[in-house]
Amino acid sequence: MDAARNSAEVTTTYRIDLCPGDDFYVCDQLQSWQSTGINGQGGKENVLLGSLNSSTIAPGDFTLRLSVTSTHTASGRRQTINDFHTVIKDQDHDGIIDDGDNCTLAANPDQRDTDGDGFGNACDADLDNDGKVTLSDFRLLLLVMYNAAPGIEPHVLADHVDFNNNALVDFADFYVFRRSFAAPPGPSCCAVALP
Ligand SMILES: [Ca+2]
Ligand SMILES: [Ca+2]
Ligand SMILES: [Ca+2]
Ligand SMILES: [Ca+2]
Repeated sequence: MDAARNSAEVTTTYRIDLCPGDDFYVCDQLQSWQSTGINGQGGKENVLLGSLNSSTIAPGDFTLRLSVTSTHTASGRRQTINDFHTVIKDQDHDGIIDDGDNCTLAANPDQRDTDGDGFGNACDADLDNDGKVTLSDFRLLLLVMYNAAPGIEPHVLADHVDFNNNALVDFADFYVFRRSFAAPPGPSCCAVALP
């Protein structure tokens, strides 16, 4: 056995592929593996294989496949071992995976949700909770422009309008509002119906 493990007699290569989907078996069946461009020769312990920019990958969960192929120099015999990892997407890179992020496209690590409707403040300019960001919401914003937002119970309107959580309603919040105008709040992992 010791002879078989002698690294001088075996060359090792690796490659990492990815597949859109969280089931490696389905990925195999559909042959949907795509190259990540990460590959090379290895063999030693604790090799850094490379880094992958997940922002270039389409939204959703995906699977990574690490393939390590060992080739016996003398006989040419090969053996490939695969290892699979499911990766859960965090589109806004705020450290909260999309499945549990109340603003999947707005970075809001605090997940603050003043009105408790499941849309984080960072993506919830629907201040009157009628399902859309309209002029009626804008009027509410104007009522508390330049107001302090203490962020403590019981919450005041300014706490909700303080989209960026800097304890003040100002133009930074207005810009968040403007981006959201004429659209529904969110998207969120887990909107809830208010009573
Ligand atoms: Ca977020
Ligand atoms: Ca909310
Ligand atoms: Ca509204
Ligand atoms: Ca603010």
